[in-house]
Amino acid sequence: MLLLIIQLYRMNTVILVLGASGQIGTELTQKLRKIYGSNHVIASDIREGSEELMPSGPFEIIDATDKIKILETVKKYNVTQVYLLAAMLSATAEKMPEKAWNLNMNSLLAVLDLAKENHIQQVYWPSSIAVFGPSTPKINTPQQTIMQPSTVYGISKVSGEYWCNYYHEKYGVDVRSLRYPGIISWKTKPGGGTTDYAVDIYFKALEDKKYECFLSENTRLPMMYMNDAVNATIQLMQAKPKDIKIRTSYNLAAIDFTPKEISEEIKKHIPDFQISYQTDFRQAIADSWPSSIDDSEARQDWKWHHDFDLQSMTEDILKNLK
Ligand code: AKB
Repeated sequence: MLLLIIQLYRMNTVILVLGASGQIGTELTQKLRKIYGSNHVIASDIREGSEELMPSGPFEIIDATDKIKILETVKKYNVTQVYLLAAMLSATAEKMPEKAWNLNMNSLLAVLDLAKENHIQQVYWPSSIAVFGPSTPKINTPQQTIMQPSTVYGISKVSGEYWCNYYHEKYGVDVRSLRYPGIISWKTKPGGGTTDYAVDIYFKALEDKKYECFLSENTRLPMMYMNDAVNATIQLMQAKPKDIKIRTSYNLAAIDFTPKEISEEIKKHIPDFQISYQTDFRQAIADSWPSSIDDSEARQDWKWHHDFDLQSMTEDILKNLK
């Protein structure tokens, strides 16, 4: 009986992923297609995606701020859920604040409005550890704490969290969100983030056996392997509404490490790997963020757990990249 209900739910679910060609979108779309079926997951972005993504199911060119185009696509495929992953990340957003604000906020408001108008039933929108700032407690940062971000990206994420909560409280919109830490992947590289060094380092270790890091050796940041991030996202979206107690955004954590610690881990596989340090403006962004996150509410409310630590993640990445 339960299996039949799950199957019916999956048959009636059609997902639109906005920002599907990006780092998280690429892998999340593929996983959603495995679960719901290729034709039930519509990928979209302002540019085409990877060679693996494009032939795997329907794809539409969509600017995530274009509410009319999103609505047309929702109607064309009878979409029931939207995963909004299009965003400008922390480092790029500092260089073009207005563009970042427009993309990050207008896309969210467009999708929340579509849910308010009953065109879609569920929304996923990622927040980030960037909602925290220099005055936030740095170690085991709690769910409820001071949030005074010092970046444009962080300001857009805090504002977005409160819009999500507002649409839920006021209009009953089923919007769910996670505060992602730095996400580490090997299939698609991230672009424009402060935690991107932890992806680049693996590519450079294999290509050149050396890496110049733009953060200092002891900068500790919360991080997570892509497999865990994708699982957390889908688990949150599949949880029963009564188990979702936070409608701003859930703290989410797995591992935390410094550039020195990740380089030591890589050296276990590539003994002559060398890391050097040349910090830039991204150091100040990293210094404003927590070192570790307390995600006990996510673990309690919808039974989140992570599978990968620094060691198992490094093994998996290097094996796949080789
Ligand atoms: C970034 O570095 O900007 C992102 C993030 C932590 O949200 N990876």
